[in-house]
Amino acid sequence: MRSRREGPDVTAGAPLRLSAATARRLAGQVEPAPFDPRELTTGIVHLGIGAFHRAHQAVYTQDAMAATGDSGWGVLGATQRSRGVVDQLVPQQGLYGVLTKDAAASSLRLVGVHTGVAFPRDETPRVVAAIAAPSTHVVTLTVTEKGYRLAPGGGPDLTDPDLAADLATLGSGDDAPARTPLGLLFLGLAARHRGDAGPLSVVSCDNLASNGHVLAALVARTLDAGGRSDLASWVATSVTFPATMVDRIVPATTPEHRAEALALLGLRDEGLVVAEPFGQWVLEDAFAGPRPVWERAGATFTGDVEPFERAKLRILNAVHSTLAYRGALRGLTTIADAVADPDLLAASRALVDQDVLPTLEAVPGVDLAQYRDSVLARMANPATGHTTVQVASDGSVKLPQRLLGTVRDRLAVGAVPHAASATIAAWIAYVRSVTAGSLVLDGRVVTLDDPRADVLAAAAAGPVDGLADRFLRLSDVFGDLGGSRELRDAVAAGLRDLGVR
Ligand code: CS2
Repeated sequence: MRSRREGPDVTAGAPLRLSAATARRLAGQVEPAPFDPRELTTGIVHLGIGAFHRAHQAVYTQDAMAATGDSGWGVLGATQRSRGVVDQLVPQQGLYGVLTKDAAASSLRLVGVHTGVAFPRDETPRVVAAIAAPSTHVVTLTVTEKGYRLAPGGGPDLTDPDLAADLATLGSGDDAPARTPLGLLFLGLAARHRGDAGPLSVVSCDNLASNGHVLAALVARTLDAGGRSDLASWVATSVTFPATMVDRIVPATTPEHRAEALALLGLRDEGLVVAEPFGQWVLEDAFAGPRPVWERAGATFTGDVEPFERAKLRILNAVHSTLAYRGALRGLTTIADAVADPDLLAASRALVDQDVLPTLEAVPGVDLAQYRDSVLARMANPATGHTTVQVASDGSVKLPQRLLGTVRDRLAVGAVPHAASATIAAWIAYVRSVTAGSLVLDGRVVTLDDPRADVLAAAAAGPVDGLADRFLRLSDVFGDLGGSRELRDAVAAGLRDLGVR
């Protein structure tokens, strides 16, 4: 690592921006990108080009292309609700840095795999054309839990106005911009079918239980409901949805991270992302056609991803949420501070040992107790600055994926999941505190970031008496679990333990 003192002199004037041209003059300590992204062929369309994708799948793709010399896996990235990433990456010809940080050191490498970045509100036809191009073989998604518009039970939420609008566009054939990632995918699939461009693999890289199978079912059911069973039958024969487990802790990029990268790079990088050193990608070996040789970059292909995915969601992500809510309630800003708190560490271990491990089947080659410890050690990494508030976002769509399966499995064998209920209680207490405007972290009043913020605020308001019940009756979140008296009592006990009044 290059220390800041040895870095290039950036005080003389405004630093130049990272671009294909300026990257040629890089100092030795920064790992350069092996390709000029403009020379790659687009083989992948990625929906949801946020920081996670850029620090995870994009890095694997670059390494796979570098290992094989195959330049056919450039990525066209589609943003979600804002054009922010277009402004970050397009002026840099797709190049950006990944700043990897742990307690001992930081390092910076450049990634350049994106052949373009499109903002669907203005550029739906461009994304659709790329999905339909014969040179494209893979669509990957990181659109977060809420991006799937899932109804409880796993089907599509057809009452969602944006999804309904996208289905209407698909039916009418007009060229209104897609409003949801699924809508964009449907338009792309329809165009690929029309153009007879061959099979396609659609790879969910989100933290959804059984992500591939859920997405396959979601697509089939939505297309049927939208009167497009012709397209659904083509999808059934020509498109596969490999399941995946993705893992890398990627905090939001801060001004401090940008300053650190500037000192290392000597160039301003608006597209910078930050990550821990660890990364893991397990994919189901079920691709419909060609794909990058991601195993050359360290990915694992297997016949059955589910045990990996379930262990990761139920251990890592559930512990993350536990630390996020309980940590924030204690005034702790970062996940590393939260895991350093002995009570919260004990709560995290109790969750895994008492409630999660009994629900997990063996994972080939993985000692789950060691996995738990390695996850806790990664979360203790103080260098990333990963915040409790970032992980605390979107609880109403995250908890069903990472925690409620555990709760359901424990109740099914007659066990009361006290530790998991304590995490539900911590979420409720967090929502109550935040919606009352009384949670302040780092001098800032925390606001509720959740697609169901209004319903949650209504459930959180009012007397503590009945608070657990008002939440558990939100069937969009808890499904049929709301009817469990054991769960309600355990959550109410958790609220009392947290001193909620
Ligand atoms: C986190 C995840 O923000 C969150 O909800 O739990 O993003 C987590 O960092 C990743 O899944 C790690 O792979």
